[in-house]
Order: sequence, then structure tokens, then C-alpha cells
Amino acid sequence: MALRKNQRNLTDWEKTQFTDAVLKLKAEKTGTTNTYDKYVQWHIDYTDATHAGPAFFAWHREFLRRFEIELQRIMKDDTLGLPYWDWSVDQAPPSWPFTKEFLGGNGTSDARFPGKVVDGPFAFDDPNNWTLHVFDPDDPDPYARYPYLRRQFGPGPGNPKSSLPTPANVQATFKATPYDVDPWNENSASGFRNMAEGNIPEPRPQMHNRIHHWVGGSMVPPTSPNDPVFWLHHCYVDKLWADWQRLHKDDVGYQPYVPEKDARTGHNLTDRMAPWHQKRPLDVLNTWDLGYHYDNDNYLMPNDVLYPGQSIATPIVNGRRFSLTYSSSDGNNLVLGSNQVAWALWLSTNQALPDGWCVMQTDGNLVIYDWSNKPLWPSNTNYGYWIYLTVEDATEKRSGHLQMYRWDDQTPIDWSVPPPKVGNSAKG
Ligand SMILES: [Cu+2]
Repeated sequence: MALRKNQRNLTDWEKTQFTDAVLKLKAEKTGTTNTYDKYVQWHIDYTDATHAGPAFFAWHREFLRRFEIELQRIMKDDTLGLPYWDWSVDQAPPSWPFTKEFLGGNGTSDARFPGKVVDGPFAFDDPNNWTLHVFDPDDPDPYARYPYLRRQFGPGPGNPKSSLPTPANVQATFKATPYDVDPWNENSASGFRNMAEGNIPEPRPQMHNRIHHWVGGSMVPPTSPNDPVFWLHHCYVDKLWADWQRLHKDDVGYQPYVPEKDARTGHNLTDRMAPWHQKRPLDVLNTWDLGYHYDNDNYLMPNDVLYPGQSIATPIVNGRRFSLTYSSSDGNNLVLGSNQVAWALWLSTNQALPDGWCVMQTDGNLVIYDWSNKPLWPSNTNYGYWIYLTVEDATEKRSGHLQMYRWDDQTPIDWSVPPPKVGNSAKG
């Protein structure tokens, strides 16, 4: 199971893991191309087929998951998850991804190389020599066939928007129902899909589309995966869908994927999605089934790791949200907290522990380690089978509690907190 984290909370090590993995896929030859460029080519070949229709979210979910599995393979780490960029919040340094240490910054305004990215691991002149090979033959921009990564933040050709979407835009999109409406394309006048994809309201582009045009340069579709920020952008777009699915399952009644028929081929519930033809939209509705989840889910799965400052959280139910944070400001302890109280509902210990990390192990133990991998605090739940931990939300009887469950049959196990307020559990 891969845990997909907000890029603003990634450690320097996690950022390097991601960029190294991307560089390795680019360097891995396959046939006449490389693994990375195969994905760029798929995106350009299927741009018309997969955008502006209900399967926009389903196709990109499968596309991203395939890419994530390639990252895991090349790094030999099946817990590696794509990071997401919440562009409605992280719109400036240092919390956005366009830093020298992560994805590199804006392109240069030098008239000889307009938009050329000159810092970070994906700069053409960096020793990694990130080189573009896949181009859009129909792009009228003469620079669109230059072999270096380009970015031109802000308004530009085809982009009247000088800003990124806001949290209010995101909230409005979450309210949109149903999933999609007739005529199931860019002219659909309402529905979550077309609002989040970005063709409503006028003036276009909004939401998802706006980010492509705002980053500009290589991020202008269809060859946008040439810029690795594509994955962080689309990971957040996928998270929007996952959050929308969860939101409308709980409160407003279940909102299914539509339509079952009536959309063009490839976009109906049980159409096979090209070019792989294995999955249908029906097969990608649940991220758990696909092998990943987001850090705003209230689960800690086997092998999920929290580094300092990282957390999992419940959705807000009846105004209440509970979260479990591995908190450096609380002495590198696990802290169960709520948005309604300033104090901790539970602490792993009330002493300051050395810096480290926290993992839900496959032996069933939740353990805090220091950087030399010495255990500092265990939950003592090594029952010998896989366990996952949940933060119970306000719909549950044990609202605001941590509860562990067996992975295989989802029965609760004998460990939950609080009480006690501090320490190891209410085992036995
Ligand atoms: Cu896109």
C-alpha cells in the first residue's frame, strides 16, 4: 500500500527519493525510447480520447497508478507513493514544489531561451541532463520542440488567468453533483467532472486546466508529462476525486460514476480504457483496491510511514476532525488531536524523544524509531498478522479514538486509545 503525501510535508529525503526515481525511469531504456517517455507518449496519443469526458478521472487514475508502480519497481520500495501538490494553498515558496531542491523553479526570461528551466534536477544543463523527446507536432509555439524543460508561470497565450485556483474554488467543486451530465464532454454545463476538469464556469480554463496553463511551457497539454510536476498536479486532481467520492458517500447520498452508456466510447462505466484495455472506470473507483491511499484518509496501513510533521486525519464530520500526527513539536511523539481542542487527546509518551520516524509494521506493531533504527516506542501489538490503524471519525461510536483492526477480516483488535492519556494502550 502506497501512502500519497502532501508535497509540503515531505522530508528532504522523500523529495530526493521521488526525483531520483523519476530520473531513473528516464534513464531506463526500453525499445527505442525510455520508460518515462513511454508515459509522455501515451498521454499525447490518448489526449483527445481521455480528456473532456467522464473517464477523465478514471483514465488518469489508472495512468498515475501505473506510473507509481514503475517508481516503486525502480526504487525497490512498494510503499513509495506519488506526492500531491495542493495548488489551491501552496502557491509560493517555500511550500510549493518549484524549489531548487525539489522540482526546480520558473523558466528564464532570457529572450534566447524563453521559459528554459535552469535550476533543480530537471534543468537541461544539470548533470542529469533532463531531455525532452516527445513533442506535439500540432503545437504552433516554435519553442515547443526544444529539447529542454520550459515553464512560464502566470498568464500567457491561451491563459487569461494570472492566479491559481483558491480553496473556495475547491470547496465549490466538492459541492457539485452529480458526477457528470449529458452531453458528457467539455460542454457539460454542470457536474463534478467538468467543473473539476475545468471547462465550467466561463471563462475557461478553471481548476485542473488552469494549472497546466499557469505553469505554462512544457505543461501545456498534451505533452505535459514532460514536466514532472504533472504527476504532483494530477495526484492532487485524483485526490479531489477521491475526496469527492467519500464526501458524497457519507452526507449527500451515494453519487455513482455516470454514465453507464450514452458517453463516447471509453467513457462509460464498463468501457475498457485504451491503451491498456485491462481496466474500466468501474475497476478504478476505489483507491484502496488499487493499492494506495491519501494522507487525509484516517488510516495507517501496513508499511505506512510518518516522518516528523506528517499525519493522517479524519474528514470533518459534524464540525469535528481528528488527526494522528508524528509531531516534532511534541517531542517526536505520536499525538492524537482534534480541531476543537488545543490539547492532545493522547500522547505516545510525555517525554521528548530523539528525532526519528514512525511505521505501522507488518508484524502488527506501530513503532517509533530513531534515525539509527533503534525502537523508541512500540504499541506492543505484534499479534503476528497485518493490522491497520484508524482514527475514528464523529460518525463512529468511539469517535476520536485510535482503533486497530486486522487487515484480513477487519475485526477490531484489543488495542485502542485513549485512555490512557499517555502511553501504550488499553490492551487487555
Ligand atoms: Cu492534466
